[in-house]
Amino acid sequence: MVVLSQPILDSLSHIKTCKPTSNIFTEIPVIDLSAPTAKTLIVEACKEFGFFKVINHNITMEFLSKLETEALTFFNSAQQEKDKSGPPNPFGYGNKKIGPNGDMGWVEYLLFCTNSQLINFPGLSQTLCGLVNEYVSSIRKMTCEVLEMIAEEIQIWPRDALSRMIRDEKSDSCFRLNHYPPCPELQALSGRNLIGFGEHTDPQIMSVLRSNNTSGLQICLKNGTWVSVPSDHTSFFFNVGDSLQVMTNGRFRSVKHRVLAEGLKSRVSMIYFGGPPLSEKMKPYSQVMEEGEENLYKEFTWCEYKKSAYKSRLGDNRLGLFEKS
Ligand code: GA4
Repeated sequence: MVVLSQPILDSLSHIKTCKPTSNIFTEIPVIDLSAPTAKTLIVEACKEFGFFKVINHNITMEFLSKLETEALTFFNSAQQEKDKSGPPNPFGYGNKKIGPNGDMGWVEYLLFCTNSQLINFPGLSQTLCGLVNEYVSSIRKMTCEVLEMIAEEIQIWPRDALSRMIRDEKSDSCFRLNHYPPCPELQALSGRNLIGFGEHTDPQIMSVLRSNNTSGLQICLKNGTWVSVPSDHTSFFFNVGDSLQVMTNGRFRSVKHRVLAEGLKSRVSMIYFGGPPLSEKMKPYSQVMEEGEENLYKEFTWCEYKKSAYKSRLGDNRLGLFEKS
């Protein structure tokens, strides 16, 4: 029998658990960025799932592994060393606490602001900071490419109508490195998984995730079923955020997702959240609207939305407050 020690029990008591699901997301849209069909498939995926996987992206495994190794060096260092880079307000090192309103998960993380030059925190190595900077520039470039394909396909112009928001030096984007330690005791005892990062949608335009070869990411399909996304450390996973849902008047789906911690393997993920400048108006592009179609949302700026998001709990329906009744 597995006996849990008191410190382990204490550290787990605020964290929810979940039964592992056997539903695997087998129909995941896979987009080869170099294929002529890419833009059509991306738009179909954004409508149906708000989620797709990108291959043939030109970012080398060697570089990705370097960043992953450097991130693990940080996460494997002594707690008091890591704490020098925290607490996150909202940027910096955080452990179990997610956001300012009491959400908890089996995760530790570094959250960076990527507006212009990345801001380093005390306690972070120059190497890690340099790699994060380089990574963010490459991912931003790839995200712009994808947003330009979307603009072309749904015929919003100019072609950079979406991408300019994240290319702008005032773009309010961020980057997060997450580390989900394994928790073998709990799994052995209950057969359940700890919630690493609870269900939520991302407030921004588009998010891009890369993880090591450990599963855990799940997305919620239109019919409400949760499915596990098979891990693939060579690819990138894109998900539509709330802002893009608004800008397409609900045609694209801001997908609910969550991460379960594994029993035996640690998961490392890196996510870039491409967001608009604070003053940007979040409203549907007139070109996507059919004649006589009503705007589903009230008009608001990204600054207003973000303020409201930071007052919410992770799992809240944040766009609900901005829907027209
Ligand atoms: C979810 C997406 C990003 O990880 C994030 C998160 C942010 C945070 O961790 O500080 C939030 C969450 C996220 C939305 C609601 C608020 C803010 C935690 C939270 C409870 C960095 C973001 O931009 O919004």
